[in-house]
Amino acid sequence: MAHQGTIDLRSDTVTRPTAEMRKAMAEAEVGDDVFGDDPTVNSLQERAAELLNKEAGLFVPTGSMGNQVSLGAVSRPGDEVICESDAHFLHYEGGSVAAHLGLVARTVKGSQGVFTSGQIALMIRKGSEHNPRTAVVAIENTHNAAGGGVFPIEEARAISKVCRDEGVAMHIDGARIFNAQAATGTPVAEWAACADTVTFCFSKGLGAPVGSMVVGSSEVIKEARRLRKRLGGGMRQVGVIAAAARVALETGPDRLTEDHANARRLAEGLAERFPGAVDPASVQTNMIYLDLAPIGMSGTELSARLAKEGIVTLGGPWPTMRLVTHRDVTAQDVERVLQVFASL
Ligand code: TLP
Repeated sequence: MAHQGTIDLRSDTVTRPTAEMRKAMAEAEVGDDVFGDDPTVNSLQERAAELLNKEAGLFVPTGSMGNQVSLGAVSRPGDEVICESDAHFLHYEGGSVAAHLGLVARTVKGSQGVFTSGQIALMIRKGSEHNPRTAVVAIENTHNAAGGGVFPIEEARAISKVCRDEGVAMHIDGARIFNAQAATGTPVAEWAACADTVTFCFSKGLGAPVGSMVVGSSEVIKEARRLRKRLGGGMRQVGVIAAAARVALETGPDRLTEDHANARRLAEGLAERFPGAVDPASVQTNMIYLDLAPIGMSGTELSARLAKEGIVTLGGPWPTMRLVTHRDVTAQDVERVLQVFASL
């Protein structure tokens, strides 16, 4: 359990709302958002759509629901979604694409989470009645299981072209798309231009306590809104949450470069202490996947040792351990973590 005073490296989801967010929440103008009456939500949706240069936005409770309503809005049960073999929604969202959408997930092996337009061109079904219909291709940017790697914009554009030529939709699980923007300088709208739907999260590096957004055409968002209701995600006076998300959207993106610098520094220090445990050059954003073999400890043991020093990590019977930097991890905290690792 993390508490005040500890350094929590489990995820960028762990940040607590800032004073500015709490003030905005307390003062938020609200209405019933299922009736479309919440001015704070409406304004957040419009702002998100503007930033990503799409017609409309839809506020959803979680990134998982964002992925579901996005994929569902462009498919029918029995259709196929093509995704990377380590896609978040495939492994960590409770089988939702199968259970709730009735989709067949067909995977493509990427390199560091990145697959190519050539691979996709070979996979898209050509309309035989024997096959599921390929409805949508999904990319993840940044890619969680691939260590926060950015999906290169050129490749996203090439995939988008293949999809459009074949009449297949494209979705971006952009839970951390603002990290991709911070790492490359490529505006989020450039990635969004490739896709029919984009999900991004306020509750990760941007630092809000709750909430995600889906953006797309008005037509797609109308359908996504119907699916949100079906899944039980129609919320009422939710402006109290959207207000914090708004602060996160306005203040979060520029700050992410700090998290990236902290992750890089952490990786450099760890690589010095334990050669081979991590290649600092591979750290593009705010995540590190530490190879535990050079450290000579299981994840469970390492996690327990770190916890004694007030450093919270996700340790388990896995060969790697993910460390994530975020707003509540300072450069000083990173030095403290490195001291603890040095003493192991
Ligand atoms: N990822 C979380 C947990 O699942 C582990 C994390 O700590 O990284 N897409 C991507 C790429 C994600 O990383 C996540 C969450 C989601 C979607 C789902 O978001 P939520 O948790 O809001 O449903």
